[in-house]
Amino acid sequence: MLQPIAGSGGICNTRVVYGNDFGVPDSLLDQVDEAERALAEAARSDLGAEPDGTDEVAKQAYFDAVIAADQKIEPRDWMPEGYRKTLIRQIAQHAHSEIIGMQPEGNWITRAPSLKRKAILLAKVQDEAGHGLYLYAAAETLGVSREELVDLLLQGRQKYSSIFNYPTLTWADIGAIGWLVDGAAIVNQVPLCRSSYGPYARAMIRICKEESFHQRQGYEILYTLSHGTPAQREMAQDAVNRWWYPSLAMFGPPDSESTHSEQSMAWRIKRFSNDELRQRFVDMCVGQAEVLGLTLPDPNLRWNEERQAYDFTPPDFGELMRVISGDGPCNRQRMAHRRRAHSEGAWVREAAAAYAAKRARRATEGRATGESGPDRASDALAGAA
Ligand code: BYC
Repeated sequence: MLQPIAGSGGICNTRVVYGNDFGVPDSLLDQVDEAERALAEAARSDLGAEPDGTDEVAKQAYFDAVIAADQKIEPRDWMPEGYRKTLIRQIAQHAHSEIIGMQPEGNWITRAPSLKRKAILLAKVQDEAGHGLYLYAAAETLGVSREELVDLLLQGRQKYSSIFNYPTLTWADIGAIGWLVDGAAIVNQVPLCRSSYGPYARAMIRICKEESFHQRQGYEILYTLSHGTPAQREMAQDAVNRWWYPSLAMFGPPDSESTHSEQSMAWRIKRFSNDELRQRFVDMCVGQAEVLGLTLPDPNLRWNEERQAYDFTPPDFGELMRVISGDGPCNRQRMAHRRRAHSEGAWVREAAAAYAAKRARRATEGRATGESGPDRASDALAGAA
């Protein structure tokens, strides 16, 4: 689907929309490639072995040296408890966001305007599920299980991104989510590819590569609508009006009120502050909105020559805090749906566990008798019945 768009470079100069596939230098995708190269290099360089024994001071010094040298901390390495907890909090919150984030878009799978649009949206929503799984797997390397994390979400003791508590009212919202929400997510996530924790950085590289299509598909939906009938154009503008400020809020509270930024940046989990990334996102969107022929709903948006950046109206951070604390337009609905899906999916988890147990038992028996047998998926269902 993207080929004809790429071929018509004149009308689709997306001005560094992420995942640009026609040669704009220094795109966000290039930054992901660079992060991947840096990761491979880090794996080759040698800071010497971590000190043995129980000397916490020596271990802390080694940890600090690894961070200072921009190397990666791996699951086997010693790490301060605060570092581990911060990573679990952030990675789990991110994983939950991917899973809850399937709901607003899933709402439109049956109503996508064509078979092609439906197939694309279905693939995108499936990608989000996969991203959730990579992230839960990364969190598990820190000594916590996926079940524990899911329970914490269901008990309301862990968060997910504020953005998924807003409703998707029209088809254009799917375009706005792709362009703005995935766009904001990517601006936030590309630096996480350089996060100091190896499994998180590796998961983010894979996620960002897959996200490259997500923003493009949203942008293309909006481009089609904004160049369609007056009613379609109006629908696209209305969606952008509603999603702009919630997307700006995704980057979190302002730096002055961000509780974790300073420490997370010192540990190189986060590489940029919330406000820096928010600014980067605004600067990226202005040119893209012009190409779309849509207006960003901010009368104060203007280029500041001195700062070499756009001035803009910040989102309502009071609203962000209300949404985070459970009082957004769709919080209750999202959590109720997740709880229902979790309980209706119990049989799948039980079947998978029964299958894993059977495989483990057979492997043990096989080792004892020197035999090995084929694994069949049907065994899982038979085992669960
Ligand atoms: N929503 O000290 P701060 C996606 C919380 S999924 C909710 O600045 P930090 C997609 C924060 O947790 C995109 N809570 O925190 C999926 C903290 O509370 P706690 C998800 C928020 O961690 C499907 C408190 O406010 N992306 O792309 O340094 C379909 C103070 O904040 C929010 C990620 O998760 C928020 N917006 O920075 C389509 C990226 N903002 O935990 C798309 C990874 C702040 O102390 N996460 N809070 O109770 C991050 O980069 C960082 O965690 C954040 C916040 C920038 C979000």
